[in-house]
Amino acid sequence: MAKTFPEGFLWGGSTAANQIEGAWNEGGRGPATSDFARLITKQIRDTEGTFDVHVPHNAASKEMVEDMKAHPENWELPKRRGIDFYHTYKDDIKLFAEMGFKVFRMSISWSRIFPNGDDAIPNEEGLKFYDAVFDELHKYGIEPLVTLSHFDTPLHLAEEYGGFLSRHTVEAFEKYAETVIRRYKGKVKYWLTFNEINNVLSNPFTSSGVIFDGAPEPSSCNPYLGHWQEKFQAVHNQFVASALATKKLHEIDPDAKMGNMLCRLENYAESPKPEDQLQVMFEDHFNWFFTDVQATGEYPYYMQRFFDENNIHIEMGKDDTKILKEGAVDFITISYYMTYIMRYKGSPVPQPIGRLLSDIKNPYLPKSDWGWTIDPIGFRITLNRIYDRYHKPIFISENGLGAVDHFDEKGQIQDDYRIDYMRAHVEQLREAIADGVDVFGYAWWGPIDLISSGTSEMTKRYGMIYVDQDDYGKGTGKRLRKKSFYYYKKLIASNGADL
Ligand code: P53
Repeated sequence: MAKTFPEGFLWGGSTAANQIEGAWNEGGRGPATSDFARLITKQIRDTEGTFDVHVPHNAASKEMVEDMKAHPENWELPKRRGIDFYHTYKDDIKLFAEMGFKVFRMSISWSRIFPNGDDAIPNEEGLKFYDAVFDELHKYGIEPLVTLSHFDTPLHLAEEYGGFLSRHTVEAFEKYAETVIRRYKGKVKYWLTFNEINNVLSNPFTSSGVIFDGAPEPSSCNPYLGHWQEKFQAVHNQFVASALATKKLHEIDPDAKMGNMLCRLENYAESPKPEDQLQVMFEDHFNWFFTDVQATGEYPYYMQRFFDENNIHIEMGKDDTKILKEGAVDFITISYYMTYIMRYKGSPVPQPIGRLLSDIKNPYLPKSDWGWTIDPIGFRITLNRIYDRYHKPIFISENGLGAVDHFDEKGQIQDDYRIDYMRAHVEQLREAIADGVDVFGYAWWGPIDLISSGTSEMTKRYGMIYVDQDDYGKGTGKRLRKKSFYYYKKLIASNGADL
């Protein structure tokens, strides 16, 4: 008999503080990079970039941040309001419990705990808020899985220190991690360090707090290509910060576990041409790199050539090698949304594409309303490849479908497209488990509609719970169960048998 979902499998949903909490200047919270993410609507995408290309949405330069500070009225900055979870968490968690959630992935907003990122003492009001959220989850037997940093570096650290370009930020992160690990010992068993740590390649400001002076206005398709020196230095420092946090967790709470978080990019060659396959290998390396370091505690052999040929010199602290080795993560987590097609770039020397989305279409796959390919079999392939590489337990941090939802004549949302996406992916997850891959949980991205990370839209909805709020913050904020709510509830109740 093939293996299937193990008993105690962690079914649930996944969110991030900056996309749900709102209350950006309440409760003593300091500003974070996410407060400077502007709304990108389809209109902007059509004029400033093609539909499928990842148009940068965040402040790309010091100048832009300054302008957003001086003239906030000229900018639409939806992450500041989120979906008001800061005030609605009790009702929202009740709905998650109704669906039968076993796990809730969320993040702590660093600047709620340390408003400047590096203050001498933590903000008690911020700490109390998360105490209340964790208590509420435990009331229903839901395990919190907590990301320490999900695209919201404290602005002060970004502006004064260039974020993770500086070791000062590493020290501040270690102190922040230690503070919350001590405080929530016994309440939080599963932690992650940095969300989609490979996002440094396409969004260095959001994920790592790196601001470039006079960087191009976010209007061209790929303005972040290059800046390799800064990006790889910042991510090296994040690796060290991640390892230090992992070591602290093991010291303080030996029962707790730390995971990484990688935006997994599964790549296919455009043709059987060996050159296209070579490009797949390059891109694979630029994706595996991040998890190789976090899971094995060592830099993989293949990066040296890229560093040498591009004159990249990573400044290492004298104990870094040891810290990385001692701070390897306990389990692997990924986000999985789609697969990508690679075409040879004409250079036998490794070069990453430098952004998350490839613009070559796969003719065999359907696409979402946002042009993301839908590839459930790719999910099984990717899970096998990860397990083959690391042999560590895997948790699915994110998987989901962003779509435009419509009400029917009865005022309900029949989101069969979302149900189909979920069914197909959970089916392939079950296949991967039958293949022998050790997966212990699955968190649907955005179980409740939230602010999109990439575009700051509300229109791009992932939820099984509808939130009455538009791109501009208008609406009653009321929550409503979609058809997928009942589907997921049934699926969880049967531990994945009732697909
Ligand atoms: P949105 C790009 C490609 C794949 C996943 O994304 C990505 C991104 C960055 O935007 O990010 C993750 O909201 C991220 C979440 C995010 C989710 O995917 O742009 O960890 O914060 O909301 C979905 O549709």
